[in-house]
Amino acid sequence: MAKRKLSKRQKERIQTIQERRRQKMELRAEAALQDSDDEQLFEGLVITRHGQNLVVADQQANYVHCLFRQNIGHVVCGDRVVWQPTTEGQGVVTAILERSSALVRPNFSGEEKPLAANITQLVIVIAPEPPPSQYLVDQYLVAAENIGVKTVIALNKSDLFNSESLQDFEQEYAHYQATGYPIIQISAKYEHGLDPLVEHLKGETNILVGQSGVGKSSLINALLPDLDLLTGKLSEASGLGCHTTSATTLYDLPHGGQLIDSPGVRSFRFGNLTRQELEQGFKEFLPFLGQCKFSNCSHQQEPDCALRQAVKDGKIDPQRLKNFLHMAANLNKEY
Ligand SMILES: Nc1nc2c(ncn2[C@@H]2O[C@H](COP(=O)(O)OP(=O)(O)O)[C@@H](O)[C@H]2O)c(=O)[nH]1
Ligand SMILES: [Mg+2]
Ligand SMILES: [Zn+2]
Repeated sequence: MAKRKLSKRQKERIQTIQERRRQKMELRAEAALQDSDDEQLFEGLVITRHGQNLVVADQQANYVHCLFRQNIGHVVCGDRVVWQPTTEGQGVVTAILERSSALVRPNFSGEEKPLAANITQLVIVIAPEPPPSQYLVDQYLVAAENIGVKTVIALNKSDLFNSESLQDFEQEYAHYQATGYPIIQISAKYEHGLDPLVEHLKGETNILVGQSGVGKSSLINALLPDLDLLTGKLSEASGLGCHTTSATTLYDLPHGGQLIDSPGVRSFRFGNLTRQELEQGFKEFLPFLGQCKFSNCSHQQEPDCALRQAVKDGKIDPQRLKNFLHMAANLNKEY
């Protein structure tokens, strides 16, 4: 897809407007801080962000409406922050604590902007309908490996399988399980088979990804039966009226763990990778990397290629190598 190209002047104009907004918010944040006690610093978790407004959960899980100092960096959902109370239910965020992971996406000027922070697990949702693509699954896995988070694959709409089509699927996807990517069969619509997935989500900060129509919204509704109540509570806390569902938001799962949801995150893939990062995104390749006869082996037709040998020996699935080669050929072209 072609990127929207902005002229230098347009970019400068946007930057000027953004800078003016930042200055205005800085004044508001500083004014609020003047009446607050510098000794009162608390840790909190960013639940959602609407422009310059944050909803932060304090350590008792109460929501606080916060502004933020403008020089602290780009604060996003999932960030752990330091905040200072100003008036009842309000505060100012003065620092972002170190992130364990960040999902980033390039913005209009090619800068990488974080979408969400401190995720620990990617949940890749696939379904028999629309037909699953191993290429897309592998792209998500490469992203997860590079961000350094765990992965679980949720096979939704399992109610649509008959025994024959299920067997075909299981055969085709067996190598993922063998590589250590669990696949859990569920039906979000009939709320069937969810318990093992709920177990996997416990103790993790999860995000759901997958192509349109696989049932991500249905799954979120099944996992968060009180979603309407929660979004109502958020609207109140942010003081902004209706909580827009397009904003990235962190929810506590009723049985433990957290779920970060936003349409932008759901369709996230990965940004620019180096060839080395791509290779390392295929975790079963790791023992064979550096073992080829030629150090710059393209793993296509060179003699004594360790990866192709591993495919012959049944240690790497042929489709995984094929997808890797395809991604390698497209590096820095797709984006
Ligand atoms: N048969 C069946 N249909 C489902 C299931 N989960 C979702 N769907 C249907 O699939 C369609 C797309 O679901 P949706 O949640 O909007 O997918 P999203 O685009 O990934 O958010 C809807 O018509 C759902 O009713 C399921 O487990 N089984
Ligand atoms: Mg949806
Ligand atoms: Zn090779």
